[in-house]
Amino acid sequence: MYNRRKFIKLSSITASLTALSASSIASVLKTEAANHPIVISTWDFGVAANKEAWKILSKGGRSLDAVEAGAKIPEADLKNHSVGRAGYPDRDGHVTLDACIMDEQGNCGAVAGMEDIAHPISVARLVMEKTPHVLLVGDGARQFAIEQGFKAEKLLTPESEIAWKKWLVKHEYKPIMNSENQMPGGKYNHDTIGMLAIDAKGNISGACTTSGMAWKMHGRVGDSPIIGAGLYVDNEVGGATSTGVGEEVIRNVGSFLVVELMRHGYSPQDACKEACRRIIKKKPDTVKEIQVGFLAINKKGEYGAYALHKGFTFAVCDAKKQDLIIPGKYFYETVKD
Ligand code: SD4
Repeated sequence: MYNRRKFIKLSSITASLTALSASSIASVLKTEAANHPIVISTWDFGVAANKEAWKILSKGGRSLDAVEAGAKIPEADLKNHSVGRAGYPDRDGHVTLDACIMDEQGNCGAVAGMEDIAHPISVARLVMEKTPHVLLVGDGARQFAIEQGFKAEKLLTPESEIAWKKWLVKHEYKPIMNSENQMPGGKYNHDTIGMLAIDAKGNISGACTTSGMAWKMHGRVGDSPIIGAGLYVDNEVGGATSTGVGEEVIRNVGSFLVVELMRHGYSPQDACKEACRRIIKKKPDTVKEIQVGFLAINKKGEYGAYALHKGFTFAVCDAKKQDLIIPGKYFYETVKD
């Protein structure tokens, strides 16, 4: 028999159960509802690139156009010495650029070790759209770019030349990871921009562009222009990109791995973490000295990142906020930014 007290107790339990199920349903719906358009990029300098991409995404434009436009911002930035025009040269003084791009249909294009052309991401797109190939390298990439109307110009800026000559004073002609990446004054020069965007139609594209490691061996190519290593997109699942010491990313086909892990149910952050863990497992000593970071987004617009070391950041831009910077999670406290 109900008394008043029991009734109140029962009603309050029922009320909380109702509230709980309502909120659970809401949260399920929220999780299910895709967050797009959205664009995410590696490092703090991703903010400016994202904003450019947002101009296209916010008007209903295609994610492929957005990532190309966004990637061109750091490529043109004369203060950015790790991407595009003002990138630091290799140890012989050549500025050699790497980039790749991938669209929602699995089309992709790339250039590697290309000299004299300021926007490798746009050349990569033309390799994808105008040739039956995926990757053009060195002189061939340069020649193709010129045929497509790009201007050949000297990319080594006076500032980059000074930094290179300073490095030459104590140079070591062996590929030491990360020391190649270390700038005069002990600061690390980062890094590649990897961008992933989902447009209003829910289509995913990605772009990745870099001058690679400063003072690299002439001819050295990292992960950034390698589809599956520096970038991978599968429109059914999501996309991933990487930054840091490309050799370790290539060895583990990092971005492809991250996308495949998401396909099997990993969250973007957990997929990035697992990709880092594989690198650590194979090279437990080397990883203490080098940085690698992964960034990923899934079809729902959920994103996440993970790095070997503290210091990796990424930028997020969507309808709510256009200049968000988020520190990536990491395995080691040592800062390798
Ligand atoms: C590379 N991942 O060439 C690129 C550049 C970079 O630290 O991020 N360097 O390996």
